[in-house]
Amino acid sequence: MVGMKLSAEELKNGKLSAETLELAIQLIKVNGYVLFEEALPRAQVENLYDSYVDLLDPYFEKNREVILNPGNGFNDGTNHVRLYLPFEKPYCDEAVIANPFVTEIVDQLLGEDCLLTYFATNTSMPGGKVPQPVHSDTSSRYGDRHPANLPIANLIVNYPLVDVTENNGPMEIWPGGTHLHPDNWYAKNAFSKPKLAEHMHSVKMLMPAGSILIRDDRVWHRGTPNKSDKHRPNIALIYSANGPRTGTIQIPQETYDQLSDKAQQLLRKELIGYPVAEPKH
Ligand SMILES: O=C(O)CCC(=O)C(=O)O
Repeated sequence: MVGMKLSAEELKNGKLSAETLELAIQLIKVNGYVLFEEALPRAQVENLYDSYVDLLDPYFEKNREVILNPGNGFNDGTNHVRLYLPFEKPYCDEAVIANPFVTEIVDQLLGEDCLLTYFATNTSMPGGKVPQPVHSDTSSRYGDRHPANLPIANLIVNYPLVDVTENNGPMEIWPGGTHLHPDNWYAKNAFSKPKLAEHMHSVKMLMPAGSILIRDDRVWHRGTPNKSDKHRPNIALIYSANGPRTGTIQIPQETYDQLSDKAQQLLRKELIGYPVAEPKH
C-alpha cells in the first residue's frame, strides 16, 4: 500500500489520532515519506486546480521555449514546470499552508519554531517524452567534511490537484533509506543517483486529488512524463527547521495580518509587507 487513509473522525476533527501521528513520524524517519490519501475536501481541490490552470496556461504560453527546453539536462523533454505561487487566495488558504495534519508532523520533526520557506508547484504537463533524472531536493551541507547522516532539516509537502495515476506523470520515489545516507551523498559530485536507482526499488506516488505527501527533502525521486491530456500539478511547500534565513515569499501586510497565529509563525521570516509576487518559474 502506498498511502494511509485517515479515519472519518480524524477528517472531521482535523486532527490526527495519537497512533496515526506516531506512525506517520516513524514512517518519515525510516521510509522517507508518508502519504495521507484524500485529506483535503474535493471541492477545495477542484477550485485550486481551476485557479492554478488559469495562472499556468498564460504563463506557459509566454515562456514556452524556456520552460520546455531549459538546457540544463534536468527538465529538457520532460514537460515539467516548477512555478512559484503568488501568496494569495485560493493558494494561501490555511488548509494549504498550515494544514493541521501537516503542522503536527512538521512541529515534531523540525521543532515548533519551524518555518514555511517555499511556496510553489510542480506540474507534469502533457506531452513529456522523458523522466527527470533521479535526484534529491537538497544539496550536501558539509561535503566531504562530514561523512555522516544529518538530522531532518526540510520536509516537502505535496498536494496533488488531480487524481494521480500511472498515466498522468506520477512522481516516482526511491524510499526506505535514500534519505539516510551520509551528508556528502547529496553533493553534486556524489555517485550517480540515476545509475544506482535503475537497480533499486521505487514506488510511483499514485494518489487521489487532495492527498498529502510529506517527504524528507533528501529522498531520491523524479518526475515522470504525463501521457494524459490534462495537467498533473502538485502544490509543493517546504517546511524548514529554524535557522538564519533571508525570506523569499512576498506577503502583503494585510494578508499576513489575517493569517492564523500558526501560519504567521511559520512565515515570520518571509518578505512581509511586500506586494504579491507575479508567478515565475
Ligand atoms: O512533481 C513531480 O512530479 C516531481 C517534480 C520534481 O521532483 C522536481 O521538479 O524537482
